[in-house]
Amino acid sequence: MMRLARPDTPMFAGLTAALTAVAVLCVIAAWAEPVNLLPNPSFERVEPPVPRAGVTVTAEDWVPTTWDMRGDWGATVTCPDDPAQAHSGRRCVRLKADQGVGHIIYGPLPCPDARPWTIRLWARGSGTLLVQGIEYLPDRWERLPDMPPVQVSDAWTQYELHVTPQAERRQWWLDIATQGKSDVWVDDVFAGYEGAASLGLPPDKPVGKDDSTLLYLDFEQPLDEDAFYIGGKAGLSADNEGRFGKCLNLGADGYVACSANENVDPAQGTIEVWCKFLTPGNDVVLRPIVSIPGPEGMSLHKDQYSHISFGFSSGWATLSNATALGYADRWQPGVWRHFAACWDKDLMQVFVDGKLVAWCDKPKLSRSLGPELRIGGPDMQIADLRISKIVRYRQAVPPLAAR
Ligand SMILES: [Ca+2]
Repeated sequence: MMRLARPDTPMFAGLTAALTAVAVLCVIAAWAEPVNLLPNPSFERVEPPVPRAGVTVTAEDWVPTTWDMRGDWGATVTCPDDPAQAHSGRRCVRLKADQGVGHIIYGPLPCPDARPWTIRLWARGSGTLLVQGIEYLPDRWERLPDMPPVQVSDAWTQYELHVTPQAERRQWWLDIATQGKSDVWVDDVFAGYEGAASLGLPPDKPVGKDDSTLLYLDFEQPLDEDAFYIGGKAGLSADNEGRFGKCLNLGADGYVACSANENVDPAQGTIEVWCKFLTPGNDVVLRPIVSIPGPEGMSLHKDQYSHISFGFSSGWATLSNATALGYADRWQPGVWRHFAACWDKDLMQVFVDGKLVAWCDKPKLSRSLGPELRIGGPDMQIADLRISKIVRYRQAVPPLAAR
């Protein structure tokens, strides 16, 4: 069930209201505050949309990373680049509908158990918002019971709702939609539950190395030619071409590799890296990001079907993998994206731009791996690569018995 807990908190409507709001915030802070599991809650990170013939794409048309925007029956959903329209930062989402329905959707949100979730969002404008949860069960999907519609006003207001997954919980999608004729701006969305761990993904600075790091390459210094094989067109970029400083540029025949032996632990670990593809996600080409080629292999890649996948193989056969089907299908070239793959005997998980996109329970892991660790592949840029001997990121997922 979801309920609307605090439909009206006008933040700028006079001293009394402001003091009330401060008091409410103090009370909230005294609770064990859940962390936000949304990696792009303020819509500040954006990327180009899929191009359409005859339509010139401007900055106004870019779409927020990790979210899906959809306008049905003539409704429009945009992410304007205008601090004056946003609640915080430069961007927010505007849902405008006369007869149709505008949606902004995030998912899946995995449910480890039946703990209640807290949803918060800021909104202003005119009309009505319907915040909906869509839950996927083994044999069907269900819309969680309708919540009271949110009547939006001219002043930015924070709304808070709660949702408790049902017994057969798996994962659910958050769908913020218009209802009837509406023109609504939404910003700073929160979704979390008590006890959830903060992932800190994607990182906002170079991750650096520590005692658990097996390999760290920030690409600020030329690669050691004794330790790395460098073939074809491959080399360091100029300053500030990378995600933070320099990066590795790989041309059409670029090949960079080093020894896998001391740099990857097949029993457990984390690979995290920034990657910028120079071709579209649906280019029908397999693009290795970090891999160990050969029969005893490991691979984090985008494949020819636009899947994002991580896994191990033995004797050329797949041992285990976690795959996000078609996840890269709409990706445009030239966007820095953050990838993290974590594995141990219990769980394998893949995060893209801070979003858990795939996981695999009880993965079969390699006993031994091939000798060569390949970094990147043709036509891409690679930045701030770290391989660790520990699992650094883990998002709680439904127990195996629930699925
Ligand atoms: Ca914002």
